[in-house]
Amino acid sequence: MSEKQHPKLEIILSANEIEEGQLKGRLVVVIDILRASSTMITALSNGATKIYPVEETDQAFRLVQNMDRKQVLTLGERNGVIIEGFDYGNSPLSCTPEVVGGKQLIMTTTNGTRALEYSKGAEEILVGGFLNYSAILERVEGALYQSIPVTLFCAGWRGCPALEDTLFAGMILNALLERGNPSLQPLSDAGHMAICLAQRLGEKAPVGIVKQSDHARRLAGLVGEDEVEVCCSMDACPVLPVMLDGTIELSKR
Ligand code: 3SL
Repeated sequence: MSEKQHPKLEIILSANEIEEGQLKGRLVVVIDILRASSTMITALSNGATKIYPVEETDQAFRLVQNMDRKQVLTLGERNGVIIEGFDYGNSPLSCTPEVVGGKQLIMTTTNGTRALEYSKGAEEILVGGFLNYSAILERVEGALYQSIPVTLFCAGWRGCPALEDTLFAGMILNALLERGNPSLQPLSDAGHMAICLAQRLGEKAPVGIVKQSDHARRLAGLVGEDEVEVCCSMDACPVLPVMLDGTIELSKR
């Protein structure tokens, strides 16, 4: 159990920062804008019934063996590229209603599904991104109002912060700041940095900053520019994906 006192509202910039027990009793928003969060939000919004996030490729292959193959799809990537033997990569553009409607998905990604694994044990686990920004903001505000502590958990990239995840968390923090939410105090250095980033954005759309990120550059050449644009579409899928007992479904709240 961590000795550190965790504030009512905290931000984690990468999965490597998590300490044992840190998320217990908290509402956790897992953020992996490029692209795990965006793929999951799109898939559930387009009719996928359930997502099984797993950390390792082997786990996905074992799981699918015991399921009705007609009802289930495997989605995943390593270093941005579809995993051999999987049905699809990790792309919101693949998750059309025709492809995912009525299907269960097994997913494994480099950082996003790892962050979800680390979140197990939290009071409530949500998947957040620009696609469901307002729904996440509303739930975070509601939780703080009910005195439930909140963690904005940025998946980052291989243990390092990612610009796009930090920007999203900063936008949530900045919106709470503008509304005078008292839970922001005390604000950590990470929180200050995230807010500065969001304030730099001003009235502009996030895609301008996200396109400058390391990850957008890593994806260039692997996927088209429209992939990053889709992941940055504000409130395009106003749903709340929630992870319960290891699987993610739309919240019934
Ligand atoms: O790291 C992850 O979980 C992925 O979202 C990375 S990628 O965008 O599919 O390369």
